[in-house]
Parts: sequence; structure tokens; C-alpha cells
Amino acid sequence: MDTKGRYQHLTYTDWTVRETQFEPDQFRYRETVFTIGNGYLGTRGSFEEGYSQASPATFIHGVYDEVPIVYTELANCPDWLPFTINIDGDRFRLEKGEILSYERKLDLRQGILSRSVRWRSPNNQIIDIHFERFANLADEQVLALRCQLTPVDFAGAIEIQASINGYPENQGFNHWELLDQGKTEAGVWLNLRTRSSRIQLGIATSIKISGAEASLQVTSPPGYPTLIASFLASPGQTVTVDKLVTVFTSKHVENPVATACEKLVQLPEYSFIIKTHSQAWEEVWQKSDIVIEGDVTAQLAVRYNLFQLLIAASRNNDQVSIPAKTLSGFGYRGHIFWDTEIFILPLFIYTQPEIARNLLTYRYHTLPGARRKAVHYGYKGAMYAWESADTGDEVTPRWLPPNDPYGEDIRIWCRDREIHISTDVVYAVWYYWQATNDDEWMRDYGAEIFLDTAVFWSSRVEYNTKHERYEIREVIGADEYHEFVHNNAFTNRLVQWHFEKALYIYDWLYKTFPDKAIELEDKLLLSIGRRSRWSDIITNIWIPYDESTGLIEQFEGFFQLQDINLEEYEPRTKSIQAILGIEEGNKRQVLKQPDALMLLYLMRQSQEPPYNPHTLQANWDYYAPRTDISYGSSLGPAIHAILASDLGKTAQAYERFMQAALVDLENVRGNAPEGIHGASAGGIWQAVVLGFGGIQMGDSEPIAHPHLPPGWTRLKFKLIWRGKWHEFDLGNGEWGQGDQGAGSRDRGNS
Ligand code: IFM
Repeated sequence: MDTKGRYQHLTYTDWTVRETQFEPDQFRYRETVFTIGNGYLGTRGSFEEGYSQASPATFIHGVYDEVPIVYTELANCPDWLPFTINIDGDRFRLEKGEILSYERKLDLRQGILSRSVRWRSPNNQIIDIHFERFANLADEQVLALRCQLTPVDFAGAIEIQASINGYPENQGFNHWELLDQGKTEAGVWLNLRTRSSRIQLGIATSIKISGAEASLQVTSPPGYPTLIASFLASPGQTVTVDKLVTVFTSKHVENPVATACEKLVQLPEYSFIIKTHSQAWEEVWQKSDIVIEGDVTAQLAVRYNLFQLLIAASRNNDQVSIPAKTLSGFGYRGHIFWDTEIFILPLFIYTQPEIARNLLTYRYHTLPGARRKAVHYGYKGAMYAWESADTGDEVTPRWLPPNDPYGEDIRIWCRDREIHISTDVVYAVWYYWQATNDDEWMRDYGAEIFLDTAVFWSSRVEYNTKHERYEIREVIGADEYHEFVHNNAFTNRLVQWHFEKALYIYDWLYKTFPDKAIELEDKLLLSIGRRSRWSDIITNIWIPYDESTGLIEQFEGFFQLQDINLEEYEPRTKSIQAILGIEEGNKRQVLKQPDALMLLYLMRQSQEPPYNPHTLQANWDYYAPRTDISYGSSLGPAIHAILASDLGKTAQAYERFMQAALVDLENVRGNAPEGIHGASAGGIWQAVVLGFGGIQMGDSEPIAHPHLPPGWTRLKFKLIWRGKWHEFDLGNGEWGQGDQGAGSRDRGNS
């Protein structure tokens, strides 16, 4: 903390995030920032020695367990980090003794978190301590932690304890029951099971000491198996302790504890594991890296956001998806939203399509849950959950307690009304297919998702006989400040688009895979009558849009609401909803996040109506000033950055972009402790590639129309389009010339 009570900012180089002071007040936010992972699990950046302010967590994809109110949540798994150091009776803790130097560093290129501390113990002995840890990207059930200890000015006895903590908590609730624990020649192990979902987890650990003769012991208090090593060290002598961990669950193997123990015995040396891990990262970055020259903060922040998504996406499991807070925090309980399909998927579709396919196949596996939801609400087909977890059933809480202890519980309507999710999913299915030409996947998975959600919409859309038009009533659009609206333009236009593409896919399937078409026709009851209703809806659904002015009315009656001037509320630190209350917010023309503009953004990709530069300008002018962009949803700023950039609004575009890019690194919204803002991170990829890089997917290949922020001298990235890689190496020219591409030094495609 400095003299004004502000915390010390992190420092950035191209590939590293550095913390140069220990800041006890920033514990939980920095734990989020220093999250590591490997697509199988994520581990928050808690310190090995443990602190009462800490909120350590390891989340493994798919390990959900029941919980009151929110139905199910990702269970915090046993903590593999505990590692204590005792020097001559003094236990190493940063708030005791004296910190003589300190640095914590996340190396994004290699996915390694490290910490170097020179510490004077209360007994006045100085020691250098270096920790490093990683979740192996090359072998995902393997975790590694190294601790190097070098006495500076003393010779003496050091004892270390390396443990597994079998009592992890989800904010006070422990999901695990201890089944058994034990030791083998290699190390110690724990066997646990989640209380309701009955998922078994086996975890085993070993230590290896080099640089000193050590005596080893095992102690096994229930649920906390521990390996203890004692040794003597003298000034300048470095002793290295390697703690290796293996972790399996019954979601993947039959006998997790046996598999964890067998795997532990077979593990190679730490140095070999880290080498294969780094190689795996090199391959990932080869595909997904973005190089920015001329702006080191933007460079690092972009890589940081990509890193957090790359560690959150499963490479080997198509039954799971990416939660809104990735695998990095307790926020939203590990539930999956439209954040994945609309915000995060493009990074994967265009740089690692096999991961995008996994993420979309999760939606195929959760169709049964979506069908149950449709039945529950009295509709047909598949109605996706606003918040989804392992089965696809709706897990949005119905009620949430207020912050005020005397307040009323708050009804959460998103589960009932925020139904655009069903089309958000197919939007991503469509673009995955366009980018990959993966006809087999479309035949086996995508088509069923597309068509059964169309069946849902066909039962949800209502015909208004008075106005002779189709309508969708009682919804929440993308803007969640208005919770009960009719004919939300965003929803209605996307549903129209959904039917257009569903009919196209149906015809394609019939021509290309007639057997599959017949199978789905029977399974989903796709009669001619049903399909002709789809065509009728396409022609006659009402989209509140004035072609003469280009202005979209967010929903029926929006323009009649009380207007607002957001500047009158400045300076502030809270959202408009927190200031006005839910009811009052509902009555004003104020948005939590882009809605009509979100529709234009989604249609911008294919330049379909109502997208055109004129409507974009008209709607920007109207809606941007009425959007609570800094305090509303974190999903907004990246989208505003792209649209502002399209409109030549240089300063605003960059400001919004950085607001999104630093949302977690600098805790811009104050809620980074709850976990990484996954959608915002995905929006960052889109802002750089589709926004500043101006990539348009033409019919044959992607083309850049760059308009880089001032100061960016180079922007370089790769995309894979229909099986062929395209490299873009763009330079800066005039800012804000739309898609003139001035100054581009696109070195062509290869
Ligand atoms: O999906 C979002 C929503 O759009 C705004 N509220 C938070 C959700 C999860 O990120």
C-alpha cells in the first residue's frame, strides 16, 4: 500500500504479470489474477503457506454437487498447495519477520506461477525462498510445485511440510466426505466423494529433495495427509523440494485413487515434466497468440485474457463448458451462460476449433435438460437453461437474498424470461460450421441443436391477430435492467435469423445426409406444417425498427419510458440499478449492457439487416449514452470498443477496450475476487481481431480492414478458416477510417 492507501499496481512486460509487494489487503483479488490451470482444472493463486484471509480453490471441470438455492455448483476440490517451511522453529509467514525482497510472477508464455522472497525470520535468520507451480498442460492430471530454499546468513535446521487439504470449502460449505486415506512408497493419498452427486476423487502426492540429505516422515491427520522433510543447510546452499500431485475423478476413471497412485509412481522428474508442459504451451501460443507492438500494457493484458480462457477450456472433454467465472472463483457457482457461446467461442472457433467443437458438443449433451425445461414451461423442443451446469437443467436461482438484512428476497427472472440463450447457442453453432466446414459434426450434433431449438421458438412465438404479426412477449433481452418486456428487438431479430438458418440447415441435411434428415424429422416431428410456420414467422415477426431513421426500439414502449442523463449521477461507484433500485431502473431508458447495439454487433459479422453503417451510427448515438457501461455488466465494454472503433471514435474505443482488458488485472469493477470475467476476456479477442484488426470472413477467406489504436505499431495474429491458416501482420495507418485499411501492411495470407 502506498501513503494514500492505494495498492501497488501490478507491473507488466510482454509475457509476465508481476507483483512486487506483498499486499495483505489484496489477497482475494490477486488470487484470481494468479490463477493457473490446464483445461482440466483451475487453481487460484493462493499462497502455499496459507492465510486466514485467503480463499484457495481448485475447480475441476464437471465436478458439480448439490447446494441450496442455486441447485448445483462446482465443488471446490482438495487443495494441493499447502507447503509450510519452518526455520529453526519460526514458521515462514509473510506478515511475520521482515520481507527484504518480494516478487510474484505469472509467466503466461509457459503457464508458470512463481514467487521469490528474501525473508528475515523473527529469529533474525535470512533466507531466500523461491516457489514455482504449474498445472501440467501436457498431462492434465499432473500438478507440480517446486520450492527452493537458500539460507543467506545462517546454517541450521529446516523442516518443510507438504500436504493435501481434504477440507476445501465453497464459502463455508464442504462438499466432500472423506472415504479413506493412506500412504504408499511414493507418497500419500486421499480418497473423497461429493456428498450428493457421489463423484469420487483420488489425489496423491510425493516429494523429492535435492541439495541436502533429508529425513522423511509421514503424518496423516484425518483428511490432511502430510509429508515432512527435515534437513540442514548452510549459507548459499540451495535445497530443492519438488512436490508432485496427481488427481483423478470418477468422471474420468473407474478407480480414481488407484489411478492417482499408479500415475504418481510413474511420473518422471520435475525437470522433464516442466519441459513437456512448456512445449505444450508453446504449441498453444503458436495458434492463439496475438502480438501487439507499441503498447506493452495492451500487449500483456490481451495475452493475459487469452491465457485465462486457454486454461479454462477443456481439450479432452466434450461434456463440459466454460463457466462465466472460468475455473477461477466462486462467482456464479461454476454455471455456464451465453457468455461462452457469444463472447468466448470466437477465440476458439478461429484459433483452436477442436476446443470450440468440445464446447458446443456440451450443448448437444445437455439437450435433454433443455427439453425438460421446455416441457416444464409448457413449450416444445429444446429451451436452453439461462444458467446451465452438468445436466443442462435450469439452475438459475429463483430467489436470492438481498444484501440488506431487512430487505426482501429478490426474484431472479432470468430463468423464466432471458430466453435468447437458445439462439445464442445456435449462433455459435452456425459460425463454428461456417469457419470449419465440419459437416460431420453438423450432421451428428449441430443440426439437432439447431432444429430442436427452432421447434421451441415456434411454440414460444405468439401470433397477434390484431396486428397480424408474430410477437415474443414477456422476455428479458440482453439488457437485464428491464425484466418484463414485449418484443425485444434483439430477441425477435435473432429468432428470425434462427429460423432462416434452421430452414437452410434442414434443406442442406436433406440434400447431403438424407438418412439423418429423416431421422431428425421423425425424432423432432419436423412436419411440413411446422416448417411452413417457421417461414411464416420469418416473414411476419415484428422487429421494432424504424427504417427511415435507422433507430431500433429496444422493446415495445422503450421510447415511452422516462429518459435519463447518466452524467447527472457522476461521480459514482455503483451501478444505476444499485442507485435507483430494480423497480425504478425498470422505468427508465437506461441499459445495463448493449442490447440493440448487441444485435447490430451480432449482425455485423454477416452484414445482415438491420446492420448497416447508418443504423449503427443512429443506434450508437441513442443507446451508448444511456448504457451503464462502467458499472453495469462487464460484458458491455469490449462490444462498445468494437463499435466505437467502427465509428471512428478513437479515444472512446480505446478507453472501453482497456476497461475490459484490465477488468481482472486491475480489479476495475471491484469484483475480481469472485473470479475471472470470462465473457469480457472473450470480448477482448473479438475487439482486437474483429474490431481493431477489422477481420471480415469473406466467402473464401478472412480479410483484414485494420484500424489500430494510436500507438499500436503492429498487430499480428493467426486464424484458421476452413482448414487453412491465415496470418495477419498489420501496421497502423489512419485511425477511424472505417474499413479503408489505411496503413495496413497485411503480409498476405499463408
Ligand atoms: O451472462 C451475463 C449477463 O449477460 C449479465 N449478467 C452476468 C451474466 C454472467 O456473466
